[in-house]
Amino acid sequence: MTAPLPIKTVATKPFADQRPGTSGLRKKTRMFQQPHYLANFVQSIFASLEGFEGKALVLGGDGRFFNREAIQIILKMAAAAGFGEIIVGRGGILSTPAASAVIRHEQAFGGIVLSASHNPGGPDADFGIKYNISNGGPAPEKITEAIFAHSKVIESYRTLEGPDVNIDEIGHSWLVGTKVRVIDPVAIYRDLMASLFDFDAIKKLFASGFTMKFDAMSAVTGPYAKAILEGDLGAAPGSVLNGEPLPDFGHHHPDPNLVHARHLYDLAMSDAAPDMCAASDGDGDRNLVIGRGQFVTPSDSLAIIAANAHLAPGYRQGIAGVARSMPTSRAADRVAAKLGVGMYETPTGWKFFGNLLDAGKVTVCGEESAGAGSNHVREKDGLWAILMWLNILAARQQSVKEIVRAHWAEFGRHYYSRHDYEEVATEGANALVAGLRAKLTSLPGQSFGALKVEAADDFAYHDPIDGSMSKQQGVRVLFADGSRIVYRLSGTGTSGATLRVYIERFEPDPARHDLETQAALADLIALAEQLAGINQHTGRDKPSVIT
Ligand code: VG1
Ligand code: CO
Repeated sequence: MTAPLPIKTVATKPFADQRPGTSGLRKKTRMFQQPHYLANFVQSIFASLEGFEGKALVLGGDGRFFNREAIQIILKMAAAAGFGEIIVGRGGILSTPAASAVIRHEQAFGGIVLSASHNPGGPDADFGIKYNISNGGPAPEKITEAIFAHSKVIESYRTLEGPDVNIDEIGHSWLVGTKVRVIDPVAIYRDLMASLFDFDAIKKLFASGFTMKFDAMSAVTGPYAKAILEGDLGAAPGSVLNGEPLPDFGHHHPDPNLVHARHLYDLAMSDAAPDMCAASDGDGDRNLVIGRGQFVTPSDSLAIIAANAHLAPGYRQGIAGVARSMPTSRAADRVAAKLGVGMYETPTGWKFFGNLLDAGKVTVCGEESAGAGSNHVREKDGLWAILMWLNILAARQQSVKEIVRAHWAEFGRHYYSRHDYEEVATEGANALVAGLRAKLTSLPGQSFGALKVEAADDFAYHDPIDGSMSKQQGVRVLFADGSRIVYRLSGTGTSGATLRVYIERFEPDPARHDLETQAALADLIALAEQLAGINQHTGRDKPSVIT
């Protein structure tokens, strides 16, 4: 008698809410824990792909609550689907940029990344999943829409009967005909960083007494940061804070912004400040950089990285171009213009950078939401940005503050802030955006005090590489003096709607580079309320988060 075939087909029914957002599918963890919910989405991913039989899939997550269970479900389904090999980070762990690096290094067909990024983790918090393609980057909209379409009609999925796979030991095992290879989650990423940056110069910097605090926020980057910063580069033991990844991130919100990483800001502004404070988020793709007495906005960080990347060995040839998401400040545009390289403005979310990077049009990319990265992977990369800063500091032998001030003196300063209104009622948020859209044609030419509207539109992106079109990516109001107000709704939240208002003003005069940011933007902030009726539509009289 032959053994019964271990592959089984499980009948299921569609869930109506599996449309991927800015970065994959993010929902409450309990939603993912209900029977079939995760499996339906995973089967919908496989149904949207062609030609993966016998090829490799990379699998890992940020270690949040439900990560291990989800890994087991996906391992069995990927084996049943016919992948030849599944490459898993030990313990089911891979930071998002490390997953991207592994996909590229192993020439895998693609990867599945489990994370809800900077959202909190735990049974009452958030979970997420996304698919990355063979270039290591998030699947483009064509694929995410196909996944969603399949999730609406799914009737069954395929999996394997059998015990769980051991994912805690480096080595390999077999799931029927599929090899499961467990790898060190840090090694490939660490080698990649060593190939890009001048580790000797950074080592000397630390040896000369440079001090740093990096807060891993009890999230995925702890082991990476300890190995690279304290291990390879000789930062003092204890430079990495909260370096043990915890399934609930120690009950914190692993978002390295001025609210959730306030303690770092306070430390950097205090007498006890180290030379540099830094942090990353839940899945390791965001970064925060604060010098002693000098906060660096993510938009400025992108511009400064673009202007100085040639100081790092991996970028010695110079950069081919720069891309930023539309709401990100235009500080980087000035650098690209000066360097005489291309500048691209894309919708929010890293998936829009992939084509430009693949085509060699750009080398560095960034977003105002604490994201920066380059063509070394196809995700934003928190530790990469921090190592880039360390390399620049070592090469220029100046402080963060001196570098930022010199940059503003040369290029002018873009005062910039984002105001978030989190978890507001969806109807009100939609009405607010509809109201703005209705005003777009009448706004140009109108003046509000000293601010004259030059143009207003709902940002649409025409991908220059594949010709695809993405519409309604954010309402922009552009003023004659170069200021901007941008409104858009978040695509990563898991309850209600989140309104993001992005405010920017350019100040060329170095004598006026010392204003407090909110004060410098006060007129625009008031006008943002007046144009959109934020209070009327959301019931809020102030933002929940200001970054
Ligand atoms: C937010 C940010 C966006 C970023 C995305 C994923 O999206 O604004 O810039 O790419 O999060 O980042 P949204 O749609 O909520 O504005 V991560 O670190 O959460 O993967
Ligand atoms: Co993230």
